[in-house]
Amino acid sequence: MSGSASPLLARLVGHPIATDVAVVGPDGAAGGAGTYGAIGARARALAAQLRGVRATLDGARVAFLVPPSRSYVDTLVGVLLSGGCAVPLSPLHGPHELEHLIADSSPEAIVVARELAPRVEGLRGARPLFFIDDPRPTVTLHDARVTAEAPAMILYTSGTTGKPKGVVLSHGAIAATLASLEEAWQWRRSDRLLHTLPLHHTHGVIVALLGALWAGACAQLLPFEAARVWQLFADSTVFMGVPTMYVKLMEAFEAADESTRARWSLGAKKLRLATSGSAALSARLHQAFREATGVTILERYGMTEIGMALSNPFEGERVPGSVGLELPGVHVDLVDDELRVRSPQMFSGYHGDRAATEAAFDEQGRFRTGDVGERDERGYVRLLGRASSDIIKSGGYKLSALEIEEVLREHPAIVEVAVIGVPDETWGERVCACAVVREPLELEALRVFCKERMASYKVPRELRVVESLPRNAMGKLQKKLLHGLDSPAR
Ligand code: MCA
Ligand code: AMP
Repeated sequence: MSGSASPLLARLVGHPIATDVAVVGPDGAAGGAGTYGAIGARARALAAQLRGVRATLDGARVAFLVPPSRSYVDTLVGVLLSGGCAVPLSPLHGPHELEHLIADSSPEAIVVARELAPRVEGLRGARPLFFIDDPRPTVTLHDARVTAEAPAMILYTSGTTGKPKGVVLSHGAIAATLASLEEAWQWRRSDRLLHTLPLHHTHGVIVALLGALWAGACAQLLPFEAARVWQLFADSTVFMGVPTMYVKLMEAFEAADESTRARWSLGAKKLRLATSGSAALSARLHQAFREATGVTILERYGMTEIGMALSNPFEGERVPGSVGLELPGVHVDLVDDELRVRSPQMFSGYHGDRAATEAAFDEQGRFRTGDVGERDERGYVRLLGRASSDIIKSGGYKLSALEIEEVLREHPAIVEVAVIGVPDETWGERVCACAVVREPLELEALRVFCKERMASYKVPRELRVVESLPRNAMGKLQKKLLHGLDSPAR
């Protein structure tokens, strides 16, 4: 391999102070196991084990299914140190999704938390399985030589075509995201991040988790639960959320008694930064959170393929309803209202899909985001929606209507189906299935059917039984017309 060494590894394992705490769990207890030194040691031991499979993994994929925890961090850093390309799988994925992700990424090895092993056992074929809690060999190898161009991670994202696509991100691209955010948001070693995001998407794993580790700061990992998050604000300096989390936080706040509210408001004053992204934050929610806490949410915009592109300023005016200005190093053009991006954070391509990769860029080499927006006179960008109605954003997750339709078509009662996103106060959009049926069908029965076949956040929350689906003269489905249709009485 040639090229410069990985700036990501230089920062993650070379820069922090070994005795500083990198990761704590839900109870917040520090303990020696979560220090940078301890994580580095366990990660190196895992890397040595992985390199027993193949001496230089040289970008070969290593998938891992580990719940959000210190072990997740050990595993991710271990895979990166081995020279492998990390493919994070999620406990939220259903069996069909895991099957697709493993088949598509064709990993060299799989690392798994023991309690989750049954989920991958039947899918791994002949691939070696490593358990995170197994004793590791004490052999020390020289660190694998990993370049900035080497693939570091594949994150799966839903698109306008069928199954999720693997977005390949190089060490250099991830480092560019982290360096840009460190500068823009003034990450510090003294920061403590309250981390409640899932770890199989850019927001949770790169922007939040690696953002903290890049700075040598500490991340507290726990599942999202509104009252707990309010309590922990008092021990945190940074929180990163999707709009649905802020909806849920404000619901809990409004339901709380006066003394609890007073305590929560006071605790939140510790936060020096609360960000929102992955979906649109309403100006009303922005204002409600500020009134409750005195904290002005910083909204930013990004995408798995391009990393983070736009952000309201850390210092300077944060405009509600706007995603702000270009982050350091990023260029955004509006072409026919579509955001097109050039950035050192850019992905290397869709895994194994050269045609889709080529189609994703315009003739000038700019990435076509499919997001539509406008700028105000100061250059702040306001997003107006997306070009495709086949993409749904629910609670910050990007969902493909086509992927959900494919599953619904297997239901025996369904003749024809179209899936749309319907505006929703809590989720931003909720998944709605518009179906032509051959026999009566209830939402609950449909949800049970779906839950066996997809992650539960993809399962339709609404069913509209319709006489027929609107089509144009060419027979093409007119999804936009479905938004106006109400379900006839069932
Ligand atoms: C959970 N449920 C959902 C969602 N989340 N339904 C629709 N949409 C969702 N997003 C369902 C569950 O399956 C369950 O269904 C019921 O709601 C209650 O689940 P619960 O776990 O209690 O919900 P929650 O914990 O309050 O979840 C809400 C959440 C979560 C915390 C906001 O959705 C979440 O973590 N979202 C973040 C997604 C994210 O990280 N996106 C970033 C990708 P049932 O009761 O039927 O079982 S975008 C990205 O990375 C780009 C680069 C960017 O810009 O950031
Ligand atoms: P994903 O493919 O999951 O990375 O999601 C990327 C998409 O999330 C973008 O293309 C946008 O449509 C959406 N998105 C991200 N941040 C924001 C935001 N602040 N406001 C509105 N939409 C956003």
